[in-house]
Amino acid sequence: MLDTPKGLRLHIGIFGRRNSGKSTLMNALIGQSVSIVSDQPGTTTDPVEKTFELSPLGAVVFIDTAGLDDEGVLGEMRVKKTREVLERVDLGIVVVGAEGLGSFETDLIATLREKGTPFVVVFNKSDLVTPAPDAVQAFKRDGLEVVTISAAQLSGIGAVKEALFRQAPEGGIEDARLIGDLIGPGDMVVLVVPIDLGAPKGRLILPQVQTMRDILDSDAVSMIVKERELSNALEQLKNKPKLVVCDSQVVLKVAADTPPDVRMTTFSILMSRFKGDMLKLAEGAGAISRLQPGDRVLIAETCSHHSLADDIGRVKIPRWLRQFAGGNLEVDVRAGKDFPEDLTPYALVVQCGGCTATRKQMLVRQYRAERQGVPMTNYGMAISVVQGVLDRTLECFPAAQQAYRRAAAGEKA
Ligand SMILES: Nc1nc2c(ncn2[C@@H]2O[C@H](COP(=O)(O)OP(=O)(O)O)[C@@H](O)[C@H]2O)c(=O)[nH]1
Ligand code: SF4
Ligand SMILES: [Mg+2]
Repeated sequence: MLDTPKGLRLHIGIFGRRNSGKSTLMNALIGQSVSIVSDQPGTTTDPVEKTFELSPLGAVVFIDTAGLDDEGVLGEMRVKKTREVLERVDLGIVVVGAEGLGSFETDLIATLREKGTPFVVVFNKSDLVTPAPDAVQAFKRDGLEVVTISAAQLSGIGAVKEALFRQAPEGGIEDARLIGDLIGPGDMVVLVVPIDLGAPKGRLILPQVQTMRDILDSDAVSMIVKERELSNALEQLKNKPKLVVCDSQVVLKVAADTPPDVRMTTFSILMSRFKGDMLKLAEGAGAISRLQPGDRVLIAETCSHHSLADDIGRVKIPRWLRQFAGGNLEVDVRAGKDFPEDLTPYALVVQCGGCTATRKQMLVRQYRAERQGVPMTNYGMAISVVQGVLDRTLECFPAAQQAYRRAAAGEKA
């Protein structure tokens, strides 16, 4: 965290009237008391800045400002400082207190919109007052992000974080590696690409192409074979390859054909780190071994593609999971943007690779599952589990392998 130059961190400003609960909210978000909370209006004079690791956004700077409605000479200075903060933040939180919405908040929202700064409207003190439903509806109709919370009682804080992730500029999310950090110059990587009926005609799919590009960027060498040619290709190589990467659909054969001292993984496991939080997905995969007949499972796809006869998400994975659980599972499929708010009915969420989604969108989904305590994994990992090879395919990622083992054994992280 300390390595991130301060200028590159996402700056999140907390704005609102005096006493609306800005400092309380910042403390709740951070989980420690760094800002002075008091019921004396105007205690926060200078903006308080706090750098904080807000997974999955990475290092962020929260700026707790003074109330923008301050009076008097001292108040004027505070207002000026707060206005300066308004100029430079990447993301805003507008806190509405017990007094409810007024012209103050409407002006603030108009200013943020004018600047093109994304923001979240937080109705605080829900333990004392209920926000006017009309106002909330009107905001939502306008496409604004609205969350009702009680900062003092720590309720709704997770929802504020999720809303912040959704609103965060794409560039504010920490980048992740695909394969480059696993290999060095001159290393050989064997890529196993099945060319079956499901393979697109005349081309390769994006994860495969991206992996090849990353191998080139690393000055490493790659060799591409179909699964049937793998054994032969490995025999012909003078030295053992550094890594074998295969499509999930042939993972069983490739695991068998790759010597135990050669590391192997799948394209979708590489993508799970590139597009999401691999550690949590591996942990979520551990829940597969605890599935019981009668459990509900959500299959989530980020695009609504035309479903094939032997569709991986709609047909194959549900079938394998049922076999694994030893009985029937209730399987719901949600496609496109339709990802349920409430995931608690589910024993497991299995997300597709999300080739049409951004890293941010995938992380937001993962965060929703995490804060509701619902295990979430992805297609690639689920396939490796049901084929009995996830431990092997995670061997390049010891932390994820450990997380999977612990979760499969029923231990809490
Ligand atoms: N009942 C209730 N009181 C709150 C809540 N959030 C903050 N407060 C109280 O409101 C007062 C002002 O909070 P503070 O965070 O200092 O407001 P700020 O001026 O906007 O920074 C304090 O007494 C807080 O304890 C809440 O959700 N419910
Ligand atoms: S991985 Fe997800 S987003 Fe990509 S084609 Fe499959 S269902 Fe669609
Ligand atoms: Mg304050």
